[in-house]
Amino acid sequence: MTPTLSSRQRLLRSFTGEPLDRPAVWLMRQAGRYLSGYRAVRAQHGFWDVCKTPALSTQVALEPMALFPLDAAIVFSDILVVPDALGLSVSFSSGGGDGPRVGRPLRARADLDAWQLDDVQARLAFVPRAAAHLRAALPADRGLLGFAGAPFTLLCYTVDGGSSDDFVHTRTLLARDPGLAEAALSTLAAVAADLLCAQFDAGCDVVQLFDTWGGLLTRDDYARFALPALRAITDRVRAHTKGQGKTILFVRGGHHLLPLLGEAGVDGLSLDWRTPWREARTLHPRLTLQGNIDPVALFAGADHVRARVRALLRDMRADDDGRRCIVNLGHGILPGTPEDAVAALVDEVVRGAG
Ligand code: 1CP
Repeated sequence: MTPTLSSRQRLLRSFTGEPLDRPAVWLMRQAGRYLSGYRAVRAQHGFWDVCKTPALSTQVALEPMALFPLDAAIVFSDILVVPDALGLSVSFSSGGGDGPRVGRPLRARADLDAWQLDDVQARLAFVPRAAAHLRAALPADRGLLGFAGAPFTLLCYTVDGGSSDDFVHTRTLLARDPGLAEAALSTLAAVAADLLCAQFDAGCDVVQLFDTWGGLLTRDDYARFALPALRAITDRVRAHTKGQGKTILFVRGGHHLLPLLGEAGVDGLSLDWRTPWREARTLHPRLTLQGNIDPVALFAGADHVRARVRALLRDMRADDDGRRCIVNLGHGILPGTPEDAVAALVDEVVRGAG
């Protein structure tokens, strides 16, 4: 029996391969619109104001920590801080329902030339500031995650100018002007890498790269466009943190990309709900794996959620006694998710795995 670990030890140990008393648990988008406290803050303040005011970003990041015994908090920010800081004026319609809008979509070389690289990290300084403020308010024995958008997903929003089902403009650009796409990806990677390093400096234990739209690409295109940019980020983070800063990559819809993802240079993979756990483990025996409960399972009642968690814990224990495993969802929590289902999920991990 492994002695009881603190939440932060559990999170950090899931990257060393040491034995765990149980897997750590946190949830993508754990601070957000399914929580009444978050909705109350947003009724009073714009989305960017919440991100840029440390007292507010810490308050909303701590709300799920107070409600559920989660092992780690995540900095309250957004992946679209990077295009906004590059001068593309990202806005969210009120309530966020219609998704983000990017002021100047990238369609030609002149659009890329207009990106404002001078002092870009100064315009992003509110993110590490939010991380440091949250770290100071969070109990010392809980973990803290930082994050950034993966370059390809950031390219999707900057080229299409907002959300989309298929990101036609982005994928057309890859085919028509691959040099422009690569130049933009390399700039996005450099800015995201510095942002992640700044979050480590501010006290984050682990960072996650969100490649929400990476699954739209074929293997060949992912290898050609997405992976080199991810590799640039992980190389930079490894050098900056002297190998201490751990990185997780989440690729939504990335089942077909699984054989390639070791080349991203990350320490862990966050699996989406359609990716079979055991298949990922067979392909990546040395990586930390995180996931992968369907966020929609949380709408099907506490008994269903508990059964899903038990099945996942069995899969986790089947190899290497559950080392290198983190429980999470297979994508972000959906608005409208019942809080009691979230409570059941976390409780089943905390009590059920003992
Ligand atoms: O607890 C947390 O995780 C909150 C911090 C967080 C994170 C990790 C937010 C706050 N956003 C994100 C990541 C993020 N943002 C991703 C990657 C994860 C994912 O796929 O879910 C993506 C794609 C975005 C882009 C984004 N920002 C969208 C989706 C647009 C689309 O393409 O459909 C939206 C609606 C936002 C705004 C946003 N960011 C975060 C919140 C809580 C919100 C809702 C804004 C509101 O309050 O109305």
